[in-house]
Amino acid sequence: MIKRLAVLLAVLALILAACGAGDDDTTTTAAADTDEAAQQAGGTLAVVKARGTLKCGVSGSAVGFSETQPDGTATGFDADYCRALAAAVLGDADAVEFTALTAAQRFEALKNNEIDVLIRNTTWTQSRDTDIGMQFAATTFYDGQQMMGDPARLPGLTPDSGFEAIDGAVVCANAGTTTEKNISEGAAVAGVTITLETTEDIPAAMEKFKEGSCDIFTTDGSGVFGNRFVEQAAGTPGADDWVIFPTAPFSKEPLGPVTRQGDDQWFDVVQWLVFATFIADENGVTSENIDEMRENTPELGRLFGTDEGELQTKMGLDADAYYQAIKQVGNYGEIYNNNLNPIGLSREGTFNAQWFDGGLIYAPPAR
Ligand SMILES: N[C@@H](CCC(=O)N[C@@H](CS)C(=O)NCC(=O)O)C(=O)O
Repeated sequence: MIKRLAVLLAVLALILAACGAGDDDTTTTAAADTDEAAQQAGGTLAVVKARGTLKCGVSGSAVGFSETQPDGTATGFDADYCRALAAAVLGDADAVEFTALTAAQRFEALKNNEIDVLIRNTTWTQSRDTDIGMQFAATTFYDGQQMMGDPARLPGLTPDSGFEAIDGAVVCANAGTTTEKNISEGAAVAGVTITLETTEDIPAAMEKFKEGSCDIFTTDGSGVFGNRFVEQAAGTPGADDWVIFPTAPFSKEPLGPVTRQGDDQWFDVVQWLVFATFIADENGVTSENIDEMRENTPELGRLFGTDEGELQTKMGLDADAYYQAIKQVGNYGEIYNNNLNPIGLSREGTFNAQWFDGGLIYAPPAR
């Protein structure tokens, strides 16, 4: 707390000094006290480089996206994006400190500088982008909300069912999410009455669903499928019969990395990390073949640093920053397939396919 106050004071002092309105003594003392604050004023990229580790905010209990392991690290699609960012900025995919955050904690944690970047199944919305000062990098996973119910409790439930099927139901969702807003709004529009029970996280919502105190479990479709997959694999009685509906999701949930507004250099680094994984995927450049493939076209050479790498060095990164990300972690398709195919989510025919395959995964040119 005291440290945070000192950081704040030092940043304020630097700002005042820059405006020529600061008291000299205060400025020098406060700034010298916390070089972290000085770096903070210089941007997150400088902070991360000086610290030597990346602080990445994840969920920790999102199946396939970020699951905390016994040693405190995390695995999954989002966790791999943290690792790829660390590889790009620090040359080491393992230089990540993961912080598990609930949905309700995540934006405060980013605002308060507890983390450098938030990669936690986070939906890009207008109010998050504008009102609460978040900056959303390119979407890495196009998701949409769905529900799950047990036909043993809701007879006649099928994948084609809609909101009419949940009239009078108790619905569980995790707090601080778009999920709870979408379900309430959807029910109201459909003219059905539901009782919404919010839980701190998804595992708590699943527990209520399994014990029968909730009739319906709802979250982003990836989470609904992921949680059913885990319960089926664990042999939970009845899980094979659970129905996911409606077939077409009833909301748009574009998920991607989030930075603080007002740190353009850091935002660009994160944004182009995502684009680098897209461009590698587009061109068949993988962790296995990047050494040969980056020689193939001028664009791949520019992005993966076979020339002077000045596209990267002008961003404050090493020439081979994005080469390291792909080499150590993988391209978009590798990150997707390694983490999401095992839980039954396939890219084919979804918005997460490349643009030339009818999807929305598209990056501007590296030039
Ligand atoms: N995308 C939505 C929902 C985010 C969310 O909470 N997703 C679930 C899974 S899809 C999750 O992270 N669960 C793990 C947990 O609650 O710890 C949002 O940004 O509000």
